[in-house]
Amino acid sequence: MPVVERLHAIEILDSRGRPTLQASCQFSDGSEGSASVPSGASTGAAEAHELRDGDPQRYRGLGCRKAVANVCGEINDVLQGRAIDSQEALDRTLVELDGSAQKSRLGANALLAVSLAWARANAAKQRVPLYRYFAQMTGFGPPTVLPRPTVNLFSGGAHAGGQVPLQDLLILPRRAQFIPKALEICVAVYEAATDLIADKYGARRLTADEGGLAPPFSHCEDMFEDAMLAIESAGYRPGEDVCLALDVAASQFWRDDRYRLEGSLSAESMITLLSDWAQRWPIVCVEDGLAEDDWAHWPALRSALAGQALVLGDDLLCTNPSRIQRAIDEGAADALLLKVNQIGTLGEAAHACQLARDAGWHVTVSARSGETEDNWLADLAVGWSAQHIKVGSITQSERLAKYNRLLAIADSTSLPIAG
Ligand code: 2PG
Ligand code: MG
Repeated sequence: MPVVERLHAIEILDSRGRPTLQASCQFSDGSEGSASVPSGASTGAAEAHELRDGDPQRYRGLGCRKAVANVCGEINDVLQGRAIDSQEALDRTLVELDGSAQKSRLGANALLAVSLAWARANAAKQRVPLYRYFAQMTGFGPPTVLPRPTVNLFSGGAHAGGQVPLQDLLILPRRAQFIPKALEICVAVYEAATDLIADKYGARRLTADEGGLAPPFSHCEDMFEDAMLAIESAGYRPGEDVCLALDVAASQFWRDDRYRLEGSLSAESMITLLSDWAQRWPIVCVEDGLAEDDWAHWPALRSALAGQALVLGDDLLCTNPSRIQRAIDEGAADALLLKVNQIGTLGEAAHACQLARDAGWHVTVSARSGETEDNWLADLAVGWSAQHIKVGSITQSERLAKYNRLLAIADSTSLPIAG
């Protein structure tokens, strides 16, 4: 049974240059692991609390020294010398120690850093690859397929200065059977899109937080038209070889029960618009098509897109088992966007994943818009047998760390992509 010798954490910087945490965990037998936590920008209101220092003199209040101190101090004091036999037991201890509803006392960022570092140390102790450890901890069994990448092509909204309200348009290499081919296709389409926006908008490759291209689109629909052109000019057939996915991030433009998307739309009109888009373009997945608290209209969105596109809940669900259960009961969605830092520990995220799987939902394991060069996300998506992985675009190292890890896992396992 692993005995914690020492927990440590430092403040590091994420891909937006904002502070975050890296924690390390050492067991008494010398096994060790470290991990870094990401951070969102278009965050759901129900997400677990990210503890920030609030000192305007440092990093505009976003410093993480308090969270670091919680890991090195209180959490280390409680766990040091303790033998803990499972990830679930560790995570339960962390949640109980924090004791608050939203993990605001010690910080979800502090708890997750410890949860992940302990997982890495435990995988090292057992001498298994991290994805296999993740599969074991949930009892999901060894993975038989790898997740299909969904890759940001164009961005707007909170990730790109809001030139159009839609947050991300992603491409999904639908037919590729193996990860190397899937990534090759995505890069080819991205390169074609880069050429296209240079011609059409006279714009250089200016990118959003996750590397999506962000030219000055005049309308949302330009994103779809340009994606079609880029797919074709890369030599692929839209809808056959490459499909589209959409992160509408509708909570960002929902005010007074209206959707402020090129005009002011009722929920009914918003649903009609999304379903019209799904008929005109090969959209196979719509994330946060409605706002996080517009529960009343999600079932209608699901019916409108049934058989055409997955209804994926991000801000709606916040990787929170009770919100997921509500969505299952109400028929509000049929796919979970899983972000571990929305809930705060691996154990709770595994529970969320299990609920979604049991309901027959799809699972997309997702990065955040503020990421680090850590690559555990790829192992998580593989170990938990997610159908899709969403990492952002293919141009920045904090994204490529995950894709490159997926390539390595694909090479060592020879597994094909799901579905
Ligand atoms: C999302 C994520 C990733 P953020 O909305 O799905 O794209 O963004 O991390 O800013 O919440
Ligand atoms: Mg989202």
